[in-house]
Amino acid sequence: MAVKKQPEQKPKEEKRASNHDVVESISKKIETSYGAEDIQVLEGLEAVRKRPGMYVGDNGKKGLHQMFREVLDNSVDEALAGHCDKIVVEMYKDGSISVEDNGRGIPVGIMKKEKLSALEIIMTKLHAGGKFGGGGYKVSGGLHGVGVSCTNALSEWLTATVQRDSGIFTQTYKKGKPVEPVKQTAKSSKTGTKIQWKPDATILTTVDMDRNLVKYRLKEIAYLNAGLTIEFIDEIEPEHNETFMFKQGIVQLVEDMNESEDPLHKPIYFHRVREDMEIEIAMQYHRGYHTNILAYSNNIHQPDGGTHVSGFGQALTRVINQYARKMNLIKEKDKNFTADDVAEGLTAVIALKLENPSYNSQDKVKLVTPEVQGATNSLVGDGLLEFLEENPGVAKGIVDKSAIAQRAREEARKAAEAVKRSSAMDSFGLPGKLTDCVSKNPRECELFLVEGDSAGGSAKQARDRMTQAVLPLRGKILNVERARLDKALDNEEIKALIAALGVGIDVETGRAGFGDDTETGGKNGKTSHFDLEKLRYHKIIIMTDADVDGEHIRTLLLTFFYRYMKPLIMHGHVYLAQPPLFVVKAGSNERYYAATEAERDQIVENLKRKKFQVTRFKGLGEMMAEQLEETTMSPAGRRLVQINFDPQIEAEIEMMFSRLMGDKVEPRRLFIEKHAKEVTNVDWHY
Ligand code: 0RA
Repeated sequence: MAVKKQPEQKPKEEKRASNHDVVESISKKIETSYGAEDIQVLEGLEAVRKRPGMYVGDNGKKGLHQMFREVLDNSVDEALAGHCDKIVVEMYKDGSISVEDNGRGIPVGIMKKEKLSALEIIMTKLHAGGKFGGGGYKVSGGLHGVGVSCTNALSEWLTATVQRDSGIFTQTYKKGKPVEPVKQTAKSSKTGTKIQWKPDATILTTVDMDRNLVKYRLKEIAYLNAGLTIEFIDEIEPEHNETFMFKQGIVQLVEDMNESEDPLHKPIYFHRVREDMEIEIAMQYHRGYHTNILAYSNNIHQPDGGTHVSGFGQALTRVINQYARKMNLIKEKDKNFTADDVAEGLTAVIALKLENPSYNSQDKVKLVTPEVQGATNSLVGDGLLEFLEENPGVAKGIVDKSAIAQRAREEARKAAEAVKRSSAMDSFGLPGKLTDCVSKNPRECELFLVEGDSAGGSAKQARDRMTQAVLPLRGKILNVERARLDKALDNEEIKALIAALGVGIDVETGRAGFGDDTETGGKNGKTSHFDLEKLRYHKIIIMTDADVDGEHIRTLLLTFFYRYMKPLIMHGHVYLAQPPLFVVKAGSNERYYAATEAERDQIVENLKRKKFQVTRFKGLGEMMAEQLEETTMSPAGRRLVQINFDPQIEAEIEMMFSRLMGDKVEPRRLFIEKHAKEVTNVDWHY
């Protein structure tokens, strides 16, 4: 049996030297004219090839895409600085990709100290990027900011073509090393930079760029930079060709996120330019329940929010309460709305550009810059009150929505409490339908969620009673994307699930997610917090039939986990079992299992002249316990797919959930599974 392991990821703590100071000193000097001698040189590229994980995250898909982001970010910085309005990204038949902009062009002049072209220095020395803004804020995006030289180091070849100083200049590199000096090939009256590279397959485990991910990033950048045109050209799959340009920027993004919703009003837009930062906020309430707040700083998404989001949440809560009281829409004795109440049915995008943002970690998932909180708070505070006063009809709609949310949350709290005391639970508070395992050590315990009593019966026989528990779920689980939490908690299957897992449910911040520091979004003294420590099984394995119904249940369960027990997914506790579809029997005791028709055909082909017999499994319920055990449940022979999300693509997931999803289950399923990562893959050969 061959066990295929995922390549180990480099631990995140391995930090690189910060290029922060370098960026700053360059940015201060190059306000108006740029001299080649300003670029500083720090390190060689050998280190990048030796330990790619330290520079671009890993040597797989993530790293490959980071190489792209490093190049793209340079062009976006040029646009941020106001020097470029068009970026073209192209993917070629030979596996190379290019990013071209119509900015000022990378300087090509000879630098005094190194006696080399600035272009060569930028492309071949780590941290030698010339990142700065001109005129406005000295803003620079970039996730890691390790620079284009890392992309160069990890490329089989890279060609830089620059138009400036009345000429076209070019230089090609192999594995980061220049093939010849920078040379002028023609005259030109234009300016701009084109970088084309082919990722090095001897270093990277995959060189296959995911078009959807590339396009998603381009679209995101276009939304965040109103007026910037980004063209995507795909030589291999021209049906992907697309140009993104949003005159209205994030206002358009909010409208698009609410595409399948019923909005209460036109998006509200707040914009403030200060010396040290620019804040843009677009928001729109809709008649649904779901809250979707996307936060960005310098074009990077913060899935965990931070000071910009909490400042926004504070202002929203304060102003809506203030307005509601003033208009006598909440009475004196009534409680204030919480941040979660006022955020229900809200779609918002917060986008900041600031000079020296600080984050809680290297992956920039949470902004911690303190000044930002007061700045967003005051911008929204001033603007929103004015809006409400000028639009009393809309204002009433928003206050009514908050009041409904407040009542529903109260109900949900009661319902969550009631789950614990429900008659369907035994004296230990566990659901009657649960067949628990003997071990009480969560680390080794697994919970199989199976569809229906018949499959439940087989699973009970096939399990290892020491560590494997079985919870059969009957009927369709409620579609929690559309349902309010108090309704979801009325559902017997959901109650049993919550009780079995032991972690509780996120009643308070499951949806709004303004973060811990939102003054009025109090959880104080409230019941039913989510507590991952109390998780009774470290592996929660969804085991459904490989048919349409099974897929439906699986999607509903994943949606439930994603909405109300998100940490379970984020910490990798949720898995999909992969029961086989076919068994191929040959000889007297050779058995091969296949999950797909293609696998079955492959097995049959390998058997060549042997006699064989193929059987298709109709459902888990009709598999023999022994077969179910060896193919699907026993760690020795099963395949599991772990559900986990990369924070970088969380914006995409949010967008997919809120825009495309709703009742449309199919695209959601495909999406979730596209991002599911296979962790354990054992061949089914016995
Ligand atoms: C350093 C200095 C200047 C521009 C750039 C770098 C630059 C880099 C990239 C990378 C992709 N596109 C780019 N566009 C510009 C300023 C040059 C001047 O002052 O003219």
